Amino acid sequence: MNHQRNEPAGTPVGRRVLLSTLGLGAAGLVAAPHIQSGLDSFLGAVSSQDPTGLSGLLPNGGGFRYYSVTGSVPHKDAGNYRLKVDGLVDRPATYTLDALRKLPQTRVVRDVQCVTGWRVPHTPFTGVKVSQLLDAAGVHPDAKAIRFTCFDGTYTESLTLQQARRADVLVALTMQDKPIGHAHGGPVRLYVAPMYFYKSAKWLSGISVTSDVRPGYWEERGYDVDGWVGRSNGRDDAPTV
Ligand SMILES: Nc1nc2c(c(=O)[nH]1)N[C@H]1C(S)=C(S)[C@@H](COP(=O)(O)O)O[C@H]1N2
Ligand SMILES: [Mo]
Repeated sequence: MNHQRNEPAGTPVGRRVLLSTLGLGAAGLVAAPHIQSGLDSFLGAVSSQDPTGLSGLLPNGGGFRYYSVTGSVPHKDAGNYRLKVDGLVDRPATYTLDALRKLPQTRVVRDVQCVTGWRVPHTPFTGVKVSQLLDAAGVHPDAKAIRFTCFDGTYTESLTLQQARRADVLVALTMQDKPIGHAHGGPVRLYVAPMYFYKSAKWLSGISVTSDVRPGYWEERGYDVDGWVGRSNGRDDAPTV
């Protein structure tokens, strides 16, 4: 059964199933049912059918669906990937992929839960704790939050400093014990274990320490900023912690 079939579709905003990246050609746009009415007014007239008939649940995807709010995303690798840490810090820094690989790695194995309903059990992520990068940067005492940016040029996310400092919030370098592929946000994505998967920004390029929470891409479109699984977005999923 395809739970996305009744979700709105349209261009150019919304969730774009990244079929083109995977060589399948067609792209569909879907959005979570609970923000459907908000999106409808945001998008204007939209079709309530998936025009492609494709669910975005791809062969060998392990139950994952592939999302991007932009049509194309540049590919980055060890040669040109950079993660910038800046904002209200004493020591702004830029990390290469190799530099991130050399830092202590933490492995977290939880379920992944998307706010549209799909769940992928026991998914390992490995990477550097965001807290380690914050400590290295020296966060100013008046700082309250983090703004995450992405090299797709559009997606953003946010966490309070307290949330970002959790031991299960990672700058992830591997997913399912393999380097994160482009479709899943590689080479580096954010991983926020206790929250809905929209918090786990793909193609991570910036961690900026800010004075207050600035709602991210989907949060400006109706998702909860505090996206705890089972305690937000009007859902009652089993927590992923
Ligand atoms: N940069 C970026 N990050 C993103 C998204 C996106 O569209 N762009 N979608 C989010 C949502 S809603 C989900 S469910 C997951 C999907 O991750 P996946 O494509 O690896 O399954 O990525 C999250 N991070
Ligand atoms: Mo999602």
